[in-house]
This record gives sequence, structure tokens and C-alpha cells, in this order.
Amino acid sequence: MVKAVVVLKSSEGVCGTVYFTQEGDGPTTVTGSLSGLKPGLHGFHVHALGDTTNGCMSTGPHFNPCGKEHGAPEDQNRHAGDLGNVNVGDDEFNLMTLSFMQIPLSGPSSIVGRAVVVHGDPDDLGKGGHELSKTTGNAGGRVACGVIGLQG
Ligand SMILES: [Cu+2]
Ligand SMILES: [Zn+2]
Repeated sequence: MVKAVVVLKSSEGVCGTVYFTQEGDGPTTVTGSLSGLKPGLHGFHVHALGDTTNGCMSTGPHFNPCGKEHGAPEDQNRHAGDLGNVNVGDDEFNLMTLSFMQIPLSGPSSIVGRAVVVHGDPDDLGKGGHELSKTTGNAGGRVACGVIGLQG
């Protein structure tokens, strides 16, 4: 079992912790909690770079090792880093446990050392018809982010 964690921080008071676990070559399970987000849907992605030298802006585009278009987690044609939306009800949001096949914690397309980014707006999952729908889901600003690291 490989375990990884990311501590999410922002200048706007958003914080949280997201945990990843993977058994063998199986799916990666994602769980955790977030607080300080406004209620509603917020785009939730793995971005390509673990570089926060310029805050969340320097984490690059969505992790996309297969050169696909932006989409929903259940789509065939989607970025590996497209984790959909988190749906915030109350102040503290406990992420439901989700599983994803394309975000392994080891091997050539590992997400360790990359970043998790939470956005200010909903991710339209590639279907909004906006000029940004097929690249970012038009999910607005990057409100919180952190670098994915191995956990013992
Ligand atoms: Cu993003
Ligand atoms: Zn994407």
C-alpha cells in the first residue's frame, strides 16, 4: 500500500487535507476534508507541477500525460487529473471517499510531487460550451493548493 497526503492552504482562509492510498495497481482512493470554501461546487484537480513558488499559479495545467481534453472523472476523454468537483455544504467539508484509476502513486505517471488545486467556481466537466471548458472546465481562480507528498 502506498500512501500520500497533501495539505491545502490559501491566503483566503481555505485549508484542508487530502489523503491518497493505492493498493498495488488498483485504483487510487481519495478522501479528506476542506474548510473555508463558499458553499457550492468547486473544481478539484491534480495539476502537473508541484511548484508553488508563485502560489497556485505555478502548478501548471491539469495533469494530462495522455494528451486528452478536459472532462468529467467518468469520461474516457479527460485529463488524468480531472477529479470533478467537491460539493461544499457547510463550512467544514468532509470529502466522500472517491476512487480514480489514472492517478497512481508510483511509476512513470505518479502524481507524487504534483499539486492538488481547489477552484473558486464549479468545474463544468468540459460541457459548459465556454472557451475554457475543454482545458480547465472554466472553474475560475485557484483558491487553494498543495503539493502531494509520500506518507509513511
Ligand atoms: Cu485545477
Ligand atoms: Zn482537466
